[in-house]
Amino acid sequence: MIRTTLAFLLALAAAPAAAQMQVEHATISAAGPMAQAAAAYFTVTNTSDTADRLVGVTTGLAAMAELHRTEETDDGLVRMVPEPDGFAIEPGETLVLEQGGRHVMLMGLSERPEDGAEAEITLQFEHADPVTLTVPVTTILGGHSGHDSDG
Ligand SMILES: [Cu+2]
Repeated sequence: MIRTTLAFLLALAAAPAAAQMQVEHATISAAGPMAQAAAAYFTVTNTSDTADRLVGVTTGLAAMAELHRTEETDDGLVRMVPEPDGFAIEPGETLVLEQGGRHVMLMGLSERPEDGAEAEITLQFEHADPVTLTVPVTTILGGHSGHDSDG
């Protein structure tokens, strides 16, 4: 009996207090090793019963990280639009960041993107605890671009 109670208490103590965001398929993609910017993609599932938002990302890889969406204009041009308020994630829903869609723009890279490298990023939410994960870096020539005129 005592043992059972102890195990139960240990299980309680080990349970994360607010691990309510499940992050998967994370990757950082740069358009070649000379790229001035890179993009981070991942999926976030809100496993809580509270509506939440992804409001920011920080990483040592970049001086600045912005949340962007990609949209096509009427004349067929593709442009990226900053989303300073972040992306809503309803309870039980999965937010998808992917090439050609929503993404995190990493600007002011502190090092050259190197295929096979890894970078640590931290996702910040309006309500849930931040989630830090290590993400593989890939360099794709002709991949994500559009901020080349930044500098
Ligand atoms: Cu962008």
